[in-house]
Amino acid sequence: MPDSDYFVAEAQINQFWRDGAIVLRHLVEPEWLDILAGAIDRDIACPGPCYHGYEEENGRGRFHGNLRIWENDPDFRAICLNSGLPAIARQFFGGGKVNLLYDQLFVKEPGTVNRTRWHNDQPYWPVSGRHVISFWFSPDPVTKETGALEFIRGSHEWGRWFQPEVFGDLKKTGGSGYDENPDYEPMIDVEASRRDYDIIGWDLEPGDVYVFQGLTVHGAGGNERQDIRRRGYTVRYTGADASYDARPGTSKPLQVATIQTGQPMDSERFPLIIPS
Ligand SMILES: O=C(O)CCC(=O)C(=O)O
Repeated sequence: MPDSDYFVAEAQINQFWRDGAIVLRHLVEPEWLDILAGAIDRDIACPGPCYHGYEEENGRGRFHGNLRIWENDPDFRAICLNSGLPAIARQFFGGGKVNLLYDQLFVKEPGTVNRTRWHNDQPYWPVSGRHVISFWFSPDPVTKETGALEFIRGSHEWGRWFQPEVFGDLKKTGGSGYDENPDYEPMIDVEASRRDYDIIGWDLEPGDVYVFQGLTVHGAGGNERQDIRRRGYTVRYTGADASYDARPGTSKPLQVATIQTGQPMDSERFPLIIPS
C-alpha cells in the first residue's frame, strides 16, 4: 500500500474537487494486491456478517458484495488503518482529522452481467458534510468490458441526494432495504440519456485507484468477460467537515447507536486514524 508520505499534487486535488472523481495511477504495490486478492477470496469462501450477494441476472456469474469487512479480517484492517490511504485522504481534505467510514467489496466474477446501477453514495451513509471520500481499486485489470466505474463529472456539486435502492435482487436481505426519505429525490435514469451527462471514466491497471467524493454520481457495467474477474474493493474515509447523521434512508448496517446525529464520527465503528 502507499506510504503515509505519498504526495498528491495540488493539480490532482483541484481536479478531484472540480470533477468529483480522479484516478491515481500505480498507488497499490503488487505485493499488497496479492494480499488483497487473498483476503477477497477468503471473504468469498467465508463471508463476514454484512454479506449481501446479488442474484445473477442471466443465471450465470456471481456478484459478491460485503461491507465492514475490516472489522473481521487482519489484512483488510491493515489496508484501512495502517496504509497510507488515510494520509492521502487527509491531503484531499486539506488537512485535519481522518476517520475510517468503512470498506466494501463488489466482486463480479467472469460473465456476471449485473450492472451497478447509477447512484450517489452519501444518501446511503449516515454522514453529513463534504469531507467524504472513497478509494476503489482491484487486483484485476479493469476495463469497460469487465465493469469499469463511470462518474458524472461535477455531480457532487449538484446538491442532489438520490433515494437509495438495492443494486439488484438480493440473495439474502441482511437489513439492506432503505427507508424512504422525503428530502431525497428519485434516481435519474442516466443510462437512458447518457448523452445529457458529462460521463468520465478510466480503465485501471492493477494498483491504480479511483478516488471519488461521497456525492459524485457513479455506476458500472457488468463483467462481460469470461476470463477476467473484477474484484472491486473500496475504502471510505471522512474528515473534519463530516459528522454523524442517521437520517432516514441510510444503510442500517452503517448506523451506530452510540453516536447522535450532529456528533463527530469518532467511535469504535468509525475509528479516528489521524487526529486533527
Ligand atoms: O464496484 C462497483 O460496481 C460499484 C462501486 C461503488 O458504487 C462504490 O464503491 O461506491
